Amino acid sequence: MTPRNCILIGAPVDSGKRRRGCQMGPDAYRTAGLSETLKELGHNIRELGNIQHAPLREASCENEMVYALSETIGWTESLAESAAKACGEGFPIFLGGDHSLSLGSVAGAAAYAASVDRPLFVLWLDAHTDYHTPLTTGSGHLHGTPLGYVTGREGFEAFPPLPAVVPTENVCLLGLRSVDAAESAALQTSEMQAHDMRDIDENGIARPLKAFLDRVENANGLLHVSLDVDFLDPSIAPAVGTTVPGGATYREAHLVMELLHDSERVTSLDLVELNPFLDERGRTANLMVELTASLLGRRVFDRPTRSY
Ligand code: B3U
Ligand code: MN
Ligand code: MN
Repeated sequence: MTPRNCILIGAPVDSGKRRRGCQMGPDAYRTAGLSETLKELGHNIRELGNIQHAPLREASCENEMVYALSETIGWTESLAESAAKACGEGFPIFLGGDHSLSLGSVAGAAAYAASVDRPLFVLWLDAHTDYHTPLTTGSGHLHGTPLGYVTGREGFEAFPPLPAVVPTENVCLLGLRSVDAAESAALQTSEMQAHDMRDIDENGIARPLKAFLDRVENANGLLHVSLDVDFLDPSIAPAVGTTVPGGATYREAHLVMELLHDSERVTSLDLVELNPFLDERGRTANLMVELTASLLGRRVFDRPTRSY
């Protein structure tokens, strides 16, 4: 296995929704041994510690429901800059933080891809589509908007101008089971490949993923993966503010990660929405670390044998 130059970037973003706790995410991943686990697999690890949001500016939005706009704009600025830089130096792993961190991480990855003249593809592993705009969100929670932003939807005027738009046909969503009406309508007119749990139940999770990975391969694309904790079933991953029943199983999730590893296409990764305040003895943080290890080449036969 080729060792990767992993760059761990802590992003304690907690402005994307009202329920607090994701700010503790980066430390939970450290406590769960992310860095050590990846080192054991033979990868090089650089730790950047936690980054901060850019200085806050006054910002406003027609939709009065929108929560913590200035803070999320500040995070988008600093994350886009870190992501573009880190993509040029290695394999960035963003330790979130809520999903609003992806407004910045994906924008930065897209800027980097454009600078090397390659297309960026995005795999969204989530119960939700996160395809709102500040104008369409009913909750006002900007963690529900990153795909709207990076695909260039209207309504993000207060945010940093996008350096490069991600075409909707380059986006694949897996795990959907909670989609708002406004998002669903917008999705119909987009080219995104959206796979809900019914689709996965009928066809399996490998088939749509392999078809997407073939497209990335044929286009010689870069691939950003955004893993929301709520992609996983709450029975195995309780530490998330927006649990939705019927999520990916342990086996489906590991299979996704193994297929991603085998594709050798993944160039950046977000680990988002972990709320350690809601965890049970660290089991969700541990599972997210295990899944990251699968994505970075851990195989069943590499695991220590357990005696019972
Ligand atoms: N679509 C809903 C719910 C939601 C989106 N992302 C999360 N929850 N985590 C909203 O608030 O926009
Ligand atoms: Mn999400
Ligand atoms: Mn979600």
